[in-house]
Amino acid sequence: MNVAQNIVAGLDRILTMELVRVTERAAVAAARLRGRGDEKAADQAAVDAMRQELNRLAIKGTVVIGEGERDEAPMLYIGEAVGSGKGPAVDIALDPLEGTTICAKNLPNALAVIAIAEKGSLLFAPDVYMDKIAIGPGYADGVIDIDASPAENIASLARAKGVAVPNITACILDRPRHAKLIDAVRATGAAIRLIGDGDVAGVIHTTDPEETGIDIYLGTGGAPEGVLAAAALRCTGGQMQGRLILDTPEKVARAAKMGISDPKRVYRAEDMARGDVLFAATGVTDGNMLAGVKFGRTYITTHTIVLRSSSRTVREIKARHQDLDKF
Ligand code: VTB
Repeated sequence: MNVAQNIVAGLDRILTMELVRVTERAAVAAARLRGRGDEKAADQAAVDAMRQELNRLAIKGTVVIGEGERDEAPMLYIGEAVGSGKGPAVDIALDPLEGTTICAKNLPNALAVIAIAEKGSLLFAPDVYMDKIAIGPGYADGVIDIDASPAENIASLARAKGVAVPNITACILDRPRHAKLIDAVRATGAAIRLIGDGDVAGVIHTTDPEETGIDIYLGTGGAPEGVLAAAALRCTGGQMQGRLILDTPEKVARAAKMGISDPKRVYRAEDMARGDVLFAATGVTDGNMLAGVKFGRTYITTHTIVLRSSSRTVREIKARHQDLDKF
């Protein structure tokens, strides 16, 4: 197959497989520091490892969702050029360790995550909160609406799924700011899975309710994590809506600087991540969808999900790494 055939739609599909190494490597680095109570060390290890592997990819990449602004993050900062520089110009959203606290406590669902899209097609989101709602694939448009009440959304989803409301499970970040939301969902009779951190995983879990037990994601979390989750949903199918929470003039101004002129805009997954998108996540700790890294005596195993929007292929890659020196 020649190069032209490879790039049938959007990004070179070879990149899909290449991405796996990037999250695998970050996940192994973070997992070595799992359960040590040191969030910063685990995050730093993941960042260093991801950056090294990313710089081997044949891309001219720009980090658009990363570790922070240039002055606050020495590596993988927003605007940093990554990749070998020889290859297509792409935008990159990444979180080398999504769920630093989860990793430090060795609790479920910490991930190493990356998304790649054609240049200019990922939402340039400021690091503010985003109100999010998401469901998995197979539902007609309009089943959820970020402006409807939690009770309405849950009733509508139950109807569309053909089950009674108590058979619906919502995933919500366990935060005091969600007290009202949690009460409203409980009042419907639906179940809630409260998570300590990691709402990228929370949103992705809606795409496979049979495996994860989660039907809908609700609540506010980081906007950068919202874009990452949207990238995954573009590939798996599913619906997501997000609205930035720009509740001070300072935040409105910051967003405006990043090109956001309508502070109240509702973004669907396809507005946050447009065009051809690739997404990879490797489990750091054991989770509902992905196993965490396992350190054996002679090999290390990793479990990765890798997705591409133009083909909608969902690949799971379990790797046995026998050359331990490469990490
Ligand atoms: C979420 C979650 C992250 O931040 O976006 C959350 O995905 C939201 O912020 O893992 P608060 O912690 O302030 O509620 C994390 O928990 C940590 O980055």
